[in-house]
Amino acid sequence: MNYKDYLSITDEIQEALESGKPIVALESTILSHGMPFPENVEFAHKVEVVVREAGAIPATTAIIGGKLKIGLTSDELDLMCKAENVGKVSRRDVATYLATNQTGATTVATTMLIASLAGIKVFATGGIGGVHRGATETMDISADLQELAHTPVAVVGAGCKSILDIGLTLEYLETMGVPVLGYQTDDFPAFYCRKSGFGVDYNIPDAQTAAKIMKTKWDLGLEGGMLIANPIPAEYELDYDYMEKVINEALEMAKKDGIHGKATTPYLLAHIKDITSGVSFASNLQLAYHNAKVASDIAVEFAKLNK
Ligand code: PSU
Ligand code: MN
Repeated sequence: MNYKDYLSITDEIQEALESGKPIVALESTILSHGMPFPENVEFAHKVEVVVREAGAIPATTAIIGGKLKIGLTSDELDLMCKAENVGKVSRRDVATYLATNQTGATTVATTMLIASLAGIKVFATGGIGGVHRGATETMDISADLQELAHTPVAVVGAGCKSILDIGLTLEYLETMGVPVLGYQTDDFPAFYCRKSGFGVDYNIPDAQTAAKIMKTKWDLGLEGGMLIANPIPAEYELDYDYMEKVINEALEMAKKDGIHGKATTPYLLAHIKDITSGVSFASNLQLAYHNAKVASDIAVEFAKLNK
């Protein structure tokens, strides 16, 4: 079998791929394991509207019925949001889920992989996974970082949460040769906060510059993707010290409950939402919409360059 036999691409996206129209990939782990039901249903649909309004075509990915799905129907989006018997699928899980016909939500790593197989070059998410705090002991480093190192997709995200060790995450990305570009910022954003205290490699002024950097990197045959770090809009930003306290509390709870491995990130996300009584969730939604808008602008510019 050819890898294409495993792909199930909607007609709209297939046509867009053939005619070089802008497409933005979206992940489903953010739906199934990153946001609560039923609030995630509105998000799943609305984020696709944001992409369309900016002139691109949304391509939410998932593993359903033994296929790598690119573009989900409304029912399939709802299935991922309900998340009953929907696993969290990172790169290592992909073949097993396909071969055993399990339903899986795609992480950043897996969404990049699927997007790349289909020829989609831009992907919008909330935040990426990275090097966890305490990783020097646990070795808990998200597969997202290796994917950024090897798979040619530009990921637009609001940096990463400080559930991670942001400094080590940036060191890892540097070692792996992954460009970290700040979208209209000198500061690497910390998800809920516009600044993490760490810098980015380059502050890029606009979507066109992002598209040019993508094209240049891949023209040169340089392996891997890039991270385009887009800060949360100022009006939705949360206080850094407050969020540090919340995150530390969530980390303590995870330790007490003996959480580790792939359960760690979903556990922390759910508890951060609870501790902040949903305030953090409102910010989470807004930054994800904003990432979808910026990713769409970049996809539009990238499509123009490749005409
Ligand atoms: N960080 C968030 N929200 C998320 C995730 C990370 O703020 O929803 C999800 C993404 O799908 C990401 C995954 O790819 O968690 C990382 O999981 P892990 O740390 O197990 O690699
Ligand atoms: Mn992990």
